[in-house]
Amino acid sequence: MRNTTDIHRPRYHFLPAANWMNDPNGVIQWRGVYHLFFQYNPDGAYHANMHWGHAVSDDLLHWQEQPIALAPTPGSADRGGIFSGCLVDDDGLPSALYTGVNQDYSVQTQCLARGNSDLTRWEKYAGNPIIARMPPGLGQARDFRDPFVWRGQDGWNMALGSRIAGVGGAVLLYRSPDLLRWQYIQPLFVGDRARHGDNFECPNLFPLAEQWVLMLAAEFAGGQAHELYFLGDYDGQRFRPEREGIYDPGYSYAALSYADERGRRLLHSWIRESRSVDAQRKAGWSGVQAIPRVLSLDARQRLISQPVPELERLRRRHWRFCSGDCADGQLPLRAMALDIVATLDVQAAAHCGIELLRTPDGAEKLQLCYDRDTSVLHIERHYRRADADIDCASAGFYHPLDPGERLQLRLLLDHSLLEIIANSRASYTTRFYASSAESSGVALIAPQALHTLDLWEMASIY
Ligand code: DQQ
Repeated sequence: MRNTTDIHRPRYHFLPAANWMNDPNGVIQWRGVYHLFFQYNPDGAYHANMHWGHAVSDDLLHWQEQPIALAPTPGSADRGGIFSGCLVDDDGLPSALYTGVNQDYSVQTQCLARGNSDLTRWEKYAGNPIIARMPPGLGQARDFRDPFVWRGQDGWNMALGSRIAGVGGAVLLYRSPDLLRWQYIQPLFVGDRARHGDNFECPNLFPLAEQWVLMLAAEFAGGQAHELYFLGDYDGQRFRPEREGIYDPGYSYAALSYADERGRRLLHSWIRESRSVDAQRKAGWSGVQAIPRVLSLDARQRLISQPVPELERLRRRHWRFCSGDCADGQLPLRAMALDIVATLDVQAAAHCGIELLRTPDGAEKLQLCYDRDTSVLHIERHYRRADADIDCASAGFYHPLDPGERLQLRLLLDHSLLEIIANSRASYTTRFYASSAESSGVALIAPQALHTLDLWEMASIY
């Protein structure tokens, strides 16, 4: 049952009524309707017993939860869980490719299921698994998952997340004439362990304008994990990166992309929690889907990621402030669900920014502050009282501006989450669990840097 008094529960981002959700899976627009499948544990707000949950939407905003799409089958290749994967259109036959795991996840195999016309009923292929074991020579026997499949001139292609022991993460390329018989080709891309971590999950490979984009979720030693992107060239066998970056150094992970019927390259991502496993169980829910993004490249071939324009339909009450307004920095509004567009003149102050979820005395706040000299956007989470269950570590990311460029922040604030998009080309997602509804103020740091500021209160999708 959805708890509507929980001030941490997002109101315009999708999450199931209760329980655990993580990666988006099998996102597709099928006969006009957007379908989102997702890693889901029907037993509670913790990661175990993975199923594919399912939700549908006409507008990428309002999602209706559907019955569970895929559940583990005892005694089969997916007896321990249905891990991540994708969905393709096999000449009119909806086909889900996913990783089936055993109870301790030590055996990871690739499986297939076929859906009915509205994707609500799924039948697993009797010959599962379609890929029973990993290719030799990886020096490890466990990490081999998250099929991403696309149709090419030479048949079906599959990219799988894996790793080569002692070398780093690897994306493995397979090919098939029919989605059933798969042949291993070679590693499509092997990372550099120091820069890209030890293991790759949830790979995506797709064309964008004149480039190829490889996105993947990278696990680093010590438990860190980040979504990475690479722009480069793909010759049908191997991907060669020309530039790269961390897509989101914050709490967004396991992204999945697809082209919708309008040809837009959309990206869905899981937003993780930043509080303890106990606190998540107590809340009864865990994990949120980011607002889908439209990907493109700018004139300098940088990756641009913008919330779908459909989001603007949820905008309600509007406030606008311009240069010279709010000299004391305090804004006359209180809200926990906002869409904000702030344009700041960094030449006017060495440090400038905005504070959200702020108590009237400023003791508690989520602070974004841009340091002009270092070009770092700092993110600080100040809580009234320290709570061992909540991560309050400071963070920041390097965000150099072009000559004469203003800092533009698009901020999607939704109770305990904030999606930050800086000049459309840098993303950072953070979490902040306010102590009470009092933490709902907005203030400016260095109001003299204000150029324009638009804020819209957002309607709930529930
Ligand atoms: N989540 C799934 C895996 C994937 C990981 C399990 C990434 O398939 O590698 O829930 O978050």
